[in-house]
Amino acid sequence: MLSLYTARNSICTQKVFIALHEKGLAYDMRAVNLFANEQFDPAYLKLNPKGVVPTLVHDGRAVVESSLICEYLDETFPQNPLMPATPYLRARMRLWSKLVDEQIFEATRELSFSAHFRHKMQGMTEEQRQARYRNVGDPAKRARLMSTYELGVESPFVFEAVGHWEKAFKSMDAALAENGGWLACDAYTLGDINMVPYVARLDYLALLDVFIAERPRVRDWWTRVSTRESTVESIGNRLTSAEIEEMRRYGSNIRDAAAGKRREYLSQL
Ligand SMILES: N[C@@H](CCC(=O)N[C@@H](CS)C(=O)NCC(=O)O)C(=O)O
Repeated sequence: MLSLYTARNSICTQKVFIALHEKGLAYDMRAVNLFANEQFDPAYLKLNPKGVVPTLVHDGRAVVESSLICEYLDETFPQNPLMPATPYLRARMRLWSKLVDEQIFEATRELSFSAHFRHKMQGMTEEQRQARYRNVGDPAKRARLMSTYELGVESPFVFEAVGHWEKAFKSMDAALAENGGWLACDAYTLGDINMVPYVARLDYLALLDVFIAERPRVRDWWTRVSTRESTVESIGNRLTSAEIEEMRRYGSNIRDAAAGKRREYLSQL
């Protein structure tokens, strides 16, 4: 039996939804309300000590970290494999999950937060906001959260985020050329799945064109993966039209600033 703990519009969970869908696996969903700080509930922290979603519970045992959950699912349930057959190609595939875990998740969170969630936090009481800061166990993560909350798109972390995305799209473009249209090898794998929710978030925020307007190979990849049934069912169909509209509205507000940060980043190279 599989249970998945997730929050509404959780970008990290979306790749797990895609993997579950591709593999045709049934599961039940447990909601964690991040804005009510439920991720810090002691019972949840026993499953996921970092206090984040997603968490997969399989036959009573918790598996954490979305990239690891996807690999766990693929190794445990062999149907419709999502990893390449050879160790070399699997190592190449993992470069994409590493990129997401080390840079792209935070880069997307900073852009998303400065455009959108920042406004939701402004609706919290001062006490709730301070509780939110206190609860973030990792000082580096707290500093980022406070900076993007206070400075919005002018936070240095947003500049860093734009630089990370620019580098990522450059790497994607090169990999797609090398592999004939997929990121890790000549087939759709967890390499592609790892990137999909993050690129989707940029698209929902109306920021994707800032980076890929002149990258036809990446645009073609995005057209193919964004219309795939697993993507549509795992991301778009789980969002309300109000949530989609809200992301577009808030994202559009920082679009010019993000494009300006990209030009500034490129001028420094
Ligand atoms: N590296 C982790 C990151 C998980 C993560 O940060 N999840 C976000 C939602 S996408 C979260 O739970 N945030 C709650 C918080 O930071 O308080 C993974 O990929 O599973």
